[in-house]
Amino acid sequence: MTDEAARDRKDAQLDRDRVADGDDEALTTQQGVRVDHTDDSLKAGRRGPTLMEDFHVREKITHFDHERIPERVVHARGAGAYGVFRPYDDWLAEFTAASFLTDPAEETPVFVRFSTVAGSRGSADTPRDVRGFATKFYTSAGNYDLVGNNFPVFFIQDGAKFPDFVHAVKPEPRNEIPQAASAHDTLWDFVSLQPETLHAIMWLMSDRALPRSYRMMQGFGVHTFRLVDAAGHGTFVKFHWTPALGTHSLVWEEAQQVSGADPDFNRRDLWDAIEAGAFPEWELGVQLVPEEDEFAFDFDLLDATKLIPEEQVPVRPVGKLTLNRNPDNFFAETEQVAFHTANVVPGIDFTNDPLLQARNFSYLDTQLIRLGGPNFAHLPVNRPVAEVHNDQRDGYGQHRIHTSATSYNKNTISGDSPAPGAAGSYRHYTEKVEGAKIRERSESFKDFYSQAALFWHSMTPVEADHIVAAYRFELGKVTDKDIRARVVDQLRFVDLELAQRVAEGVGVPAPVEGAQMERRMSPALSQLSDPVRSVATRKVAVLAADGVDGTGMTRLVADLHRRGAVPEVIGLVDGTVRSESGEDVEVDRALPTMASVLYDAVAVPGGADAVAALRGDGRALHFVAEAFKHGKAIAAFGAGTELLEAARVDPAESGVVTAAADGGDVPDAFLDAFADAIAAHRAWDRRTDDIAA
Ligand code: HDD
Repeated sequence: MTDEAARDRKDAQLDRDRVADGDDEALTTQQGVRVDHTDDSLKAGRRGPTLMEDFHVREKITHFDHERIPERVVHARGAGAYGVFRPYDDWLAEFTAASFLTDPAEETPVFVRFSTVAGSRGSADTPRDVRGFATKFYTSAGNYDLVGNNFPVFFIQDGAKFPDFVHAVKPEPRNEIPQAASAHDTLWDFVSLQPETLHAIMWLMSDRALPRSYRMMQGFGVHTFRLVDAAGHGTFVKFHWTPALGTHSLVWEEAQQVSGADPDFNRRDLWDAIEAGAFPEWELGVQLVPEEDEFAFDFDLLDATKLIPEEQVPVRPVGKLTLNRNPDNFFAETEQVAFHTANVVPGIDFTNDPLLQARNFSYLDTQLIRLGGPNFAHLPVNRPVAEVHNDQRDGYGQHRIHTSATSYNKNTISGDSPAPGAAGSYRHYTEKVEGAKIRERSESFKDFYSQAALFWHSMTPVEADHIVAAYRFELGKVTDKDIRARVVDQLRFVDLELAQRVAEGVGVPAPVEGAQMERRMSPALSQLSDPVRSVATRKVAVLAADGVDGTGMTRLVADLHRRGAVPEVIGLVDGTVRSESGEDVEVDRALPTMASVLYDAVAVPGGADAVAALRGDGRALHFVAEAFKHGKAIAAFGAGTELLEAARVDPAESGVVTAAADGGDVPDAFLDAFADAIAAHRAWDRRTDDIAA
């Protein structure tokens, strides 16, 4: 619990369950009996067999044997945090009875869990994958869960295909290879046979699948939901989360290296930012569509493989989400949190999107096996702050001691309490539905290509290049050439040039004829069309060795701190470096323990002896060259520029900032230019093809 964070209602509620093992506690059994010795079993003789009556060791081992629960069947790996949501004003009250979205005086506690999808719980944070963005709002009217992703579209249209899709993307059944990767035969076999996947696959091949940070990615509710006002009138809605720090990605080569250098990269980033008080923020926005416009689009609003272009229906801001508190215990909170798309509150309802309808079944069902029974809502992280009264009783893990004489409705014995129908009760939206019972896809779902093409044509050239490279990488890992050819054949319907470029990279015949798709654009789909620039929380490696220009380095580090960046001095070894003028400067990290891929930028201060030492160290040279290759901001002053030269970093390239000056003379313009380069995230136009790093 950070001092800055206000004690919201959820935080206060959790006090009941927090167990603080203080400084001076006696070790006990689960029964509270004090244990005198925990290193040896109770034995018949010093060298004899262990006795059954050793209740302490039996309990200790038995509990350990039962520590694991099944990991989530998808989204197994994640990281969570608490926070608050507050609407800016009440404009949305015209459309919804949900006061947590409309009353600026109401601050709603939340728990958010971010995740990857395909990898196991122990996999790495940075594979090419969708990211989950699930928010539990502990509203005064009950829990509302917005269980979204960082893509606005999904891979399939009907939940009936979800087990097929997940089986295809997960590691292959014979050998459980590959872990947390989509680049294998079964996924692409599935994709090649299922053109509805194409749009979401384009997103998966884009940089969206490689977020630099959970704090730097968008979130989407994906489905069209329904807002319902107090009079029962409905409006279609799509939910959007927009990160205050902008949407930024890693480059693919870097992402792969991060998986080894720090498999917890995104998890650690979220944790560290919150611990440092740099609370991540997102704006909640909505796209609203009046019910009478249900059929006004050239796609079906119920089709989760489609988005509503923002240029067509603008995203209107609703309020701000701030994450301000790390969990106390990963298992108790992040692992046991149970999201469910059907956790809705008055003012929010579903639509007939067949993917959403299936989800409304699946999430409750999965918690029963994952959390071991029907009482998972009693777990501290899942408990609403709204009062809970009902006649549901017993079951595994029942935590409540119901004192009522009755557990049925209606009753006279308990004064007919709890009774349904109180003010503020949830009422399902009244929708007229009729039709023949039918197992068929609606014709209105059958355009698989227009929006995939919209996405492709909305990319900047850099983003488009990355998509082509991603397709080449992924299909290049597919062993069956027929599958490669089928995927390329599908791409013809998006764009002939795209199909040809991919074909060329993966050794299958390039198609000569494409489909005539209308060339439309939606600039909002590009991450690079209007990026948010910010230095805040960016990690900067400052390379130093004995003989460093201490004055210049201190000035640079102080300037980065002042701008909200996170500089770290990296020495050849841990401890301190001695500056030119003889002062000892603390080293934050030792070079052998770190890698350039864990930083957003690199700076090399002057000092002839320091730079000579760095030049003589292959790791230092590699560090700089690799950062350069990944488009990162690079700065050097004084003799530091010689390290760039030795690493074949061209100072004339974009995002490389140098100054001749040393010490106190490091110019402001240099510091400003370095900050600008960091804020730009990456120098995408930099030429690095011949860099070997
Ligand atoms: Fe799902 C977990 C997001 C379709 C079935 N899903 C899960 C999580 C997220 C999503 C973020 C992790 C929640 C957490 O952190 O605990 N899922 C989505 C989105 C979808 C989607 C945005 C499409 C728009 N999911 C989807 C379908 C089904 C499921 C169609 C089944 C028919 N999802 C599940 C699940 C999981 C899950 C099996 C695994 C663990 C859990 O629910 O709690 O029920």
